[in-house]
Amino acid sequence: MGELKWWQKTIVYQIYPKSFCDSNDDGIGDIAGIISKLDYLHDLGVGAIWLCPIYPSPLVDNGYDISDYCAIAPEYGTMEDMEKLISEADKRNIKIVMDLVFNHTSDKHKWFEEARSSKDNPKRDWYIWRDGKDDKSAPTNWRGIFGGSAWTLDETTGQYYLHTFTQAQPDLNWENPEVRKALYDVCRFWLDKGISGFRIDAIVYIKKPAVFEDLPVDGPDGLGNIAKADGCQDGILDFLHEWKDEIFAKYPDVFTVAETDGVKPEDYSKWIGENGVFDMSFDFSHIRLGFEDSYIWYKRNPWKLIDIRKCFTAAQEATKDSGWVPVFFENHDLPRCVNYFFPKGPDTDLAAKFIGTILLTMRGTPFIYQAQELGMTNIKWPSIKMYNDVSSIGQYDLAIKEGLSPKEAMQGVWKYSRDNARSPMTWNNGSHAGFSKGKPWLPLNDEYGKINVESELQDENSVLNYYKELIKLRNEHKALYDGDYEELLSYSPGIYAYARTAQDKSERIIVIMNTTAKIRGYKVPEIKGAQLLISNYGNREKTLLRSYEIRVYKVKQQ
Ligand code: TEU
Ligand code: CA
Repeated sequence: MGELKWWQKTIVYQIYPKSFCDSNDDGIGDIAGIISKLDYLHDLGVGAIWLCPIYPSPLVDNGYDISDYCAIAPEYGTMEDMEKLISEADKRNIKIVMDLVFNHTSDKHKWFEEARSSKDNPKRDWYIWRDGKDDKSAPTNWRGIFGGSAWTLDETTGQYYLHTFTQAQPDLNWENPEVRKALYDVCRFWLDKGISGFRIDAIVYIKKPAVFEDLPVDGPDGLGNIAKADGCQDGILDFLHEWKDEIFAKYPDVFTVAETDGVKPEDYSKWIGENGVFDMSFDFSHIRLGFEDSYIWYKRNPWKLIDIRKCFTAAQEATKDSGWVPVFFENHDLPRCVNYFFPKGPDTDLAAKFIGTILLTMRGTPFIYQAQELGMTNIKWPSIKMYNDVSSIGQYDLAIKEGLSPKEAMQGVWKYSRDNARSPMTWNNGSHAGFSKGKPWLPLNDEYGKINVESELQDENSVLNYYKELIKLRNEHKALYDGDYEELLSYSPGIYAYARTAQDKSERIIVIMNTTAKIRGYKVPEIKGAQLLISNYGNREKTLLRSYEIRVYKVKQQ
């Protein structure tokens, strides 16, 4: 694969600014708060921060509804704060990655305000407008990703506009070259500020189908999931290549990681790597194991933890020669991994260490989501009224429409709500967990007395100290950052194992894990006499693998 780039050797930490650290005690995290925690991140060992959107926004979707791409939300601070964050992070060898939300803007963005003002406004065509059906109902039966119709009638002009997400997030019309140019200018603006990477939001939806037609109904609302109509459409790659030629190709040290839900490993070569567009793309295969295509929370597929094996192996096979994988188990849209991957136990510390061990020994760039390194767990609030996340509300409504009781509908919310990840970061066991002196915008996780940075730093067996050890191991072992990936014991029903061998063959590491509660034996002759580097059970090695045990061995190389 040749010499690795900086972003292939680093570890990225994802920050949800609203919930990370509040410097002025208004209950909302901010940029000054992030600056105050840079030493923590440096000490942890991360080399880049992916900052979820910090642009001005009505915050209907907490910043993924942007009303100005080239400014900072006043809640989060000023452009000076942002510049200070970039330079203070740089002093600690930490780079900043910006989140680009280019499928849509906020309905309060001036572009949309102009577009909606009249049918002949020059910006009209920057968005997607259609007349209703003959009976004046929405042009198609597409359900937006967060529930409800993907079309909203605009009273002023009597036409509907399309929104893949909430009605406050109208989709941009990428067919219009002026739109694309305006978006490339946004990239240049941030590159000139000295940022080092882009995380590219919901990019698979930018190309709309040539013909807009109804989908087969897949829910009780008479609608069909819009992703089936506007996800990964033919022609999307032409837009993306233009973008690459205009911007990415001109900044070889700046990396791109795209959110490409639905792109499968067999298509990676078109999306990432030499002939693709981006450097990395988030593959959600292991995250979507429990769902049907409609992605309706109460419709579930049975799955087992061992199923992650085929997801990881497929992604690794597909990027063997070109392309690179971001390794992740959590983000701001997902429940906490200890709950999602281990719905029936074991104890969450053991589970957190299990996931952390895969995260930091897998080939690819590890992405840690804030508080994942603490072993943070899901929240569980009694009523839907307490939830802020728009998708939780949409999914709850859909469940009620289906005839589920409120209690049953809450089961899905507890399991999958995005608020699980958005409850504020817990810094200590004091008032408001040290997140703020004021009342946090979203309630804290009840576990904060135990799961918090300060307490965990003092406990040598904590998840946090385990993560720090893992990060150190990763940085010290070539096999872990530059090594190839080889699946072992492929046919084992409960054991997942892989080997990482350094490019120059100087080092070989084997990771072996029991994905079940049952004690299991295994046969890997190389492990005999090998050095145990780390394990979620500590150093108390046994022949058999205990319940959900994971071990990392350095084997002898001839
Ligand atoms: O997410 C896009 C997306 O498809 C995910 O929303 C995912 O399917 C869903 O969140 C699962 O609950 C991106 C952002 O990550 C998300 O936070 C935004 O809300 C969304 O785009 C709209 O910008
Ligand atoms: Ca604040």
